[in-house]
Amino acid sequence: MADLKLLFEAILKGKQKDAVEITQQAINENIAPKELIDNYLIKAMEEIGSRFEQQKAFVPELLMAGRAMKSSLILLQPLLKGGDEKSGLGTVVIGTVKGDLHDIGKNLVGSMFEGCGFQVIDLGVDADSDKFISAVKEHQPDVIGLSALLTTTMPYMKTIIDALEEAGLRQQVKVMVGGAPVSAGFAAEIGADGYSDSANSAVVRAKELLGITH
Ligand code: B1M
Repeated sequence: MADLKLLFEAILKGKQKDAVEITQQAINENIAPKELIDNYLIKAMEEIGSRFEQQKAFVPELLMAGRAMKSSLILLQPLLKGGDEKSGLGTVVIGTVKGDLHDIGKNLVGSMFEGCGFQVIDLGVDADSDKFISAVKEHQPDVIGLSALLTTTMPYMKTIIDALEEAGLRQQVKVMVGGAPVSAGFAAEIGADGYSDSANSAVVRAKELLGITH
């Protein structure tokens, strides 16, 4: 049986190969992807983050842990998609805002949207307002999802909302924001329509905003 404590350890220590092997073993044993993500992948990232804060870990360790987590996530993503698939709920344009390179949480949120039947256009990291404006014009999304992990990049979320206003596009799209330092209060302050603190609740909130009841 897969020893999931070793999955936590593998991600924490940035051992990509071990993380992949244990994740695959857990998948073979039908352990729910959500359990793996919530209780081991995210927990390991929280732990490395707290060590970083206490200067017990440094950027290379963050990077290696991030890489290990991503590799596990890649294996789990197709299974999330298979979850409770419904088609055509709407289109979501998602991205990590300008100046910010953190994409693990954003990828998770995107996967969850896809898994629940939304079409997802991922603008990647370091996405500026022009990129979002062009994507809104091209894809006519129902929701824009902005992710930020740094207190220094959070304000750029407002820059994007202001740019949507200026382009006359704000009324046609719901804007959702999230990421560890973002709060409901901040979301309200910058004029976002919705906020959530996790990938699951992001989908629930988006459905509420769009009046989707199933
Ligand atoms: Co960075 N980093 N990092 N980092 N890093 C944090 C964010 C930090 C909190 C670490 C710390 O000090 N404890 C700190 C920010 C401090 C602050 O701003 N207050 C920090 C720092 C300082 C930095 C650098 C400046 C370090 C340096 O170079 N000196 C640098 C900045 C680079 C840049 O972006 N310009 C940097 C770099 C990096 C790496 C590249 C090494 C790596 C990123 C790898 C990658 O993403 N590809 C990294 C990592 C891994 C982290 C930590 C450890 C983990 C982040 C993560 O992936 N968490 C992080 C510490 C921490 O958060 N504990 C840290 C797991 C992920 C699943 O959670 O992203 O919160 P999260 O997403 C959640 C929710 O927030 C929510 O759902 C997700 C799933 O549940 N959510 C949304 C996210 N987006 C959403 C959008 C929504 C809704 C919900 O709607 C659209």
